[in-house]
Amino acid sequence: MSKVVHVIDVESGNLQSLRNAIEHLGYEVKLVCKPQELIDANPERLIMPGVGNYGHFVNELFSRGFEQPVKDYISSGKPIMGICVGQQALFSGSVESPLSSGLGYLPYTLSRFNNENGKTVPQIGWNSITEDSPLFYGMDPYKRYYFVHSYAMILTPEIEAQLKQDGWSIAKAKYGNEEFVASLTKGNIFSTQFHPEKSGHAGLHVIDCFLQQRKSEPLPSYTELQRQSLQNDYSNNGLTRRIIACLDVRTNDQGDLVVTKGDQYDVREKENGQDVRNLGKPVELAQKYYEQGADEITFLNITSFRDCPLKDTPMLEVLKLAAKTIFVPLTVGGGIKDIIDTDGTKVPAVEVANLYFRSGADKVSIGTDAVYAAEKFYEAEGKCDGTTPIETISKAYGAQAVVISVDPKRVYVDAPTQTKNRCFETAFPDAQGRTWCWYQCTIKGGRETRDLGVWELAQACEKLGAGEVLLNCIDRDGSNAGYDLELIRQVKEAVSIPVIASSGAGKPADFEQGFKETTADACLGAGLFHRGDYTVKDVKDYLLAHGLKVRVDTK
Ligand code: 1PR
Repeated sequence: MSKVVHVIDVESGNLQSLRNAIEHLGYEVKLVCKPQELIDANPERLIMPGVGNYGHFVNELFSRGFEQPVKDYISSGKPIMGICVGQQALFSGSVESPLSSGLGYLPYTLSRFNNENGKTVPQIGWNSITEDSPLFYGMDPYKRYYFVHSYAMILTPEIEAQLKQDGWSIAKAKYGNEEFVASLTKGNIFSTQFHPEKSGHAGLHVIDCFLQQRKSEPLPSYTELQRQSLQNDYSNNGLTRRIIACLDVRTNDQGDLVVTKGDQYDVREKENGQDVRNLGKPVELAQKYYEQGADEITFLNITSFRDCPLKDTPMLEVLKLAAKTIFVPLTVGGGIKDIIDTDGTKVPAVEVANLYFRSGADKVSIGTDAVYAAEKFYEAEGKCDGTTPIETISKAYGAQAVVISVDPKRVYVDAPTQTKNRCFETAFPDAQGRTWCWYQCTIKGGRETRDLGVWELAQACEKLGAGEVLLNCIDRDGSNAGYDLELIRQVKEAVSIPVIASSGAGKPADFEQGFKETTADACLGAGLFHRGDYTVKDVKDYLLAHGLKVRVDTK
């Protein structure tokens, strides 16, 4: 067969990662932006990826005139693969966008996951395919796949029976108490709700099987012991414990872009002329953590509060290179805001984010601007005007693409009446014996404090459209003293979107504590990995040995 794969591009999210994954497998990618290009190309393999809002995706598909050419392609019997919203588009509709219609190959409407049992929506993380039906295209019930979505084809026994009667083979997954279609196939159609291009080696294998049309790929032979350790126990609504490696990046005094790491955000050496700590090169370190099994990599440009014209931003190149060989989600933060470029043009935050998405980022993280947005939200008495970066990026790319990065400091007070922000009673009184405290938001990497609590910030940002919270803690940063569990519990109580625990992890047991003593959705580490004290694999092995399921991704 030809080594060219055509990918429909209606400017919906991060296509760069899919391109990288396909190229990594030895194929050439041609993006198809116009229906006529699809007709002229007469492809042998077509992929229809989609991210973000259902209505946005199908409306783009239809208004650009893709409906008939895609249907004609499908009628021709040649292989097509839908990914994420690309799978959803095969259905008739979604409650996410009641006014929009899909391609209608499956006469059902997608619905939203429920929030029962503390389940966060969107589902963000690594889930498995259930074992109760024959699988296809290399999917393996002992592997994990990366899901990020709020809406799905939720199954009932009746719908499942009807789908089977209509000739569809489905691979199911379970999120909390809801079973949904993780993947489906019928004839030449194949699709996945998960992102194979972001699912490590397991996902690359699925894409490869599709491209080579190896529908009935045998499973690897697992020992009983391996099965027991790898199989899903559904104790965490089906998701593995997500481990994130974080790289704080900045230019050092010699002008090199380095990964650094602070103690309470101070990244300068105490001796040696107080240079910026240099712990390695961003792309190399990220690659190393991917190979060690990191479930996600986060890059934070920690000096982005300085004026940073777009064309000078070094993170674009870092992302481009990292995304070529790293097939798990990449988040980039620092400087996601409206920017005035060197020539005086104003670049809105959504365009800045778009550049990052096009370079391979899956999510952007917003720090300083999230605080400004929350302040504006409360000034307007809880009304949103649609103009903040959280809102504009969330609208264009979906809530799952917008993380807010929070840099709080603990503040003790004599009584809750001393602040307008929500207080809680701590088990760790300060030197004066005070037990009431709140967490104060800071901006510009902790350089400036604001009269806004993290509880208030998180609630406002969720309402504005953020999909996840990256919860740092200046007091614990670089301390190796473990996470601030009280902070995590407070923020988990405030929001229903996923919360990433960050700051303070110094050993694998700290991750265990983060997961067992709070309901954190992911745990992030930086210093312990950069210093080489532990690898990501060490942490995962430890968690597995202590009863917590993790993703193990072998080639
Ligand atoms: O405000 O939108 O431009 O974003 C700036 C971003 O840079 C924010 O996400 C902010 O958290 C981050 N940042 C700014 N200054 C620093 C600094 O360290 N001086 N880093 C900084 C934040 C915290 C985590 C760290 C964890 C875990 N660093 O990234 O990785 O604390 O560390 P540990 O495991 O070693 O304890 P904007």
